[in-house]
Amino acid sequence: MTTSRVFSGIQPTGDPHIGNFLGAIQNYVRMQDGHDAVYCIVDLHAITVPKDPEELRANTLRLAQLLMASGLDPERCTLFVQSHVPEHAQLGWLMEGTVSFGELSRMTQFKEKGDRSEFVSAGLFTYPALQAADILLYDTNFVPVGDDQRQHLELSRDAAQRFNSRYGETFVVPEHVIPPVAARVMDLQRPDDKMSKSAAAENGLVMMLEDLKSIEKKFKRAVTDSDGEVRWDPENKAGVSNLLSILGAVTDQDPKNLAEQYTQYGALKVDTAEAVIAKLGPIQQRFAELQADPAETSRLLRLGAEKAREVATVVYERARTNIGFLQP
Ligand code: ATP
Ligand code: LTN
Repeated sequence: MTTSRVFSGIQPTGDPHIGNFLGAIQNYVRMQDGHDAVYCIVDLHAITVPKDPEELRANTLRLAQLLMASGLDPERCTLFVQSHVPEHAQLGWLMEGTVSFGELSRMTQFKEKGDRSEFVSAGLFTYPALQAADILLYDTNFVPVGDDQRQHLELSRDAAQRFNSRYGETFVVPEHVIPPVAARVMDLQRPDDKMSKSAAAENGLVMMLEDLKSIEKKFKRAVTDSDGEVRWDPENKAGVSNLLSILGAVTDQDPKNLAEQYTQYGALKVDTAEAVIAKLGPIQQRFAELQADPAETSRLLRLGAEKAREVATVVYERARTNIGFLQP
């Protein structure tokens, strides 16, 4: 039996928060074993919103170091930067000919980000076509992502099927892997909203590299409700259920079972903070060590890009031939 391929992408748009960690990064680490796992820092996606060049460069390196500190091992997986593998942009264009204007118009992430921005780039609109290219370029079977990526993954599947039926069997149709717990970590202050880097209230957002004391404070101040009962009920008790799912995801337990072990919000908040700190402390330490040698990180990323290209060039060639481009 051949090993299945896993692919995922993450944007270098500032340090990740615990939502990114629990919804995605933690699963990247788990899926390294038993799969051929390919992880990509998607800088091409990041420029769909204008960025300061020096900041983008620094964020890309930092994210690579943070992913390694979290447990991604360049020996056991392929970790690389999207712009180092030109086939992403090339296949992206073929995908722009495959997905429709109507489909892209229905993407909720575009609607949200587009509404928030003053300058709406064409790339922000066609972003999911490039995402489809990322995934299809590696004959990907499984894509670990958070819940907010469901719609983009559906579009990637549709794009693969449409291309295959137009031009003959070319792409593997991928499946998403969304974690059963913490697929949508909510803001600690506004538990009806997703935790996001662009959050309005800073106290609701917990960053992976945040000072551990500050993390403790934020959990203690987390918004709950006034009925005083610890119960798993995301619809009606968003704040409490969010704490239960964070604790569950960090300690690998079922949030419903955890709910039965608590009678007071205070104890739940303290234990959740402790568990998150116990997880992030060692990651922060490894990150600091890796930061001491940026040249080594760059070397590992170059090796990652070489490994990625071995697959990407073959799949791109297949797509290019099937679509009818003349051989140079
Ligand atoms: P953000 O909304 O914070 O800017 P993003 O989704 O726009 O994040 P990325 O940094 O590329 O951009 O996200 C990386 C991964 O983190 C994706 O798989 C995404 O689904 C996941 N993710 C983002 N926010 C959350 C969250 N609040 N809970 C769980 N998973 C999340
Ligand atoms: N769109 C994703 C990031 C992303 C991605 C990918 C995720 C770009 N390409 C390929 C999975 C597979 C986001 O906004 N989080």
